[in-house]
Amino acid sequence: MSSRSHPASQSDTFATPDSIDSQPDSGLVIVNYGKHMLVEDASGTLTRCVSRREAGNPVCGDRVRWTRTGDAEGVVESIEDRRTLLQRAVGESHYKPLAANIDQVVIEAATEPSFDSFLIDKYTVAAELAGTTPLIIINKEDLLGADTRRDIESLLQEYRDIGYHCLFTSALHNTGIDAFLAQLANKSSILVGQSGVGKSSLIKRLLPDLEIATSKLSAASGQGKHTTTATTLYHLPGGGNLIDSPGVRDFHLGKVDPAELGNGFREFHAWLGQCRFRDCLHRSEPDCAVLAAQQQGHISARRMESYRRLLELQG
Ligand SMILES: Nc1nc2c(ncn2[C@@H]2O[C@H](COP(=O)(O)OP(=O)(O)OP(=O)(O)O)[C@@H](O)[C@H]2O)c(=O)[nH]1
Ligand SMILES: [Mg+2]
Ligand SMILES: [Zn+2]
Repeated sequence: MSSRSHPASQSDTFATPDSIDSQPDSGLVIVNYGKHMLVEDASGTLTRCVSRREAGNPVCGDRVRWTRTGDAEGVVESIEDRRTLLQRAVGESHYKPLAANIDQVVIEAATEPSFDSFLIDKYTVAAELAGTTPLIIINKEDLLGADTRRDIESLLQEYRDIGYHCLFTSALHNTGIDAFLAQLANKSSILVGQSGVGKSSLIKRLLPDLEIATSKLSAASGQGKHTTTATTLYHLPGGGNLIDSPGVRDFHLGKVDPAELGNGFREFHAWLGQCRFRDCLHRSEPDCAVLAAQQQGHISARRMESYRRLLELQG
């Protein structure tokens, strides 16, 4: 804020010998390769940047202030306040930030290689705790027989009852893509899910100009062919962004304060605070409003079980 109100004094501050244009510009981090990142300016031009140590660690989706230091090079001076931050646990107590300023976490699942409803629950909890909204996509609908489809439909009804949107797609047969695009419009979304469910295949359907976008990334980064090993932001043709993240074998929520975990279950919200004990963890405590709600059919028994499993993982 203060940097914007005192532009004159600021250009003095940043007048280092290697800076050509000392006025920090605002930009969007498209991809962070580790040592350097690509920052997009308002005109859509990508500049290869490093980050000042004081700036912290910018991640994909961060809005930053940066200074040009060369023709195609710059330095990130600071990260603007993050609306949301999605993180992944690595080991016991370490977190890896995945992306910033996300509105929606698109959780993709499919029966091939395997269908895992607990994994979907873990992602919905992570999305909620990060202040974002989940969207559930069942891809490879072309592989579903009538019985399997019915089973999945009844599972999805549980999520729909919570208020989550759920869609079927087939990247192979190009079905459900328009409905999916409509859910992505004018939002910042990240696509997550088990390796092999078809994230890259769906991205190709959603982004007709994907090859053009990736060759632009390769040219700006100067490090050869762009691969999806780095979390990358793409602009959608109809407005909004979609972030592609590399596939993971499993997703760990990491340490969550047990008292906070219930907040990750949106269907608990109406009952939280109504239990007899203020520190109730909704396991088997007397006069637990959440357990009572489940017994009355307001909360699914399967989701309650996922809650218990996650609580146990907290040790
Ligand atoms: N039958 C069918 N196969 C699909 C569909 N979408 C993707 N596949 C196949 O599933 C396999 C994995 O697809 P990818 O798009 O590479 O999966 P991914 O989620 O990006 O995997 P990672 O990059 O490892 O995380 C490929 O062989 C695809 O051809 C679909 O809708 N139907
Ligand atoms: Mg992929
Ligand atoms: Zn309770």
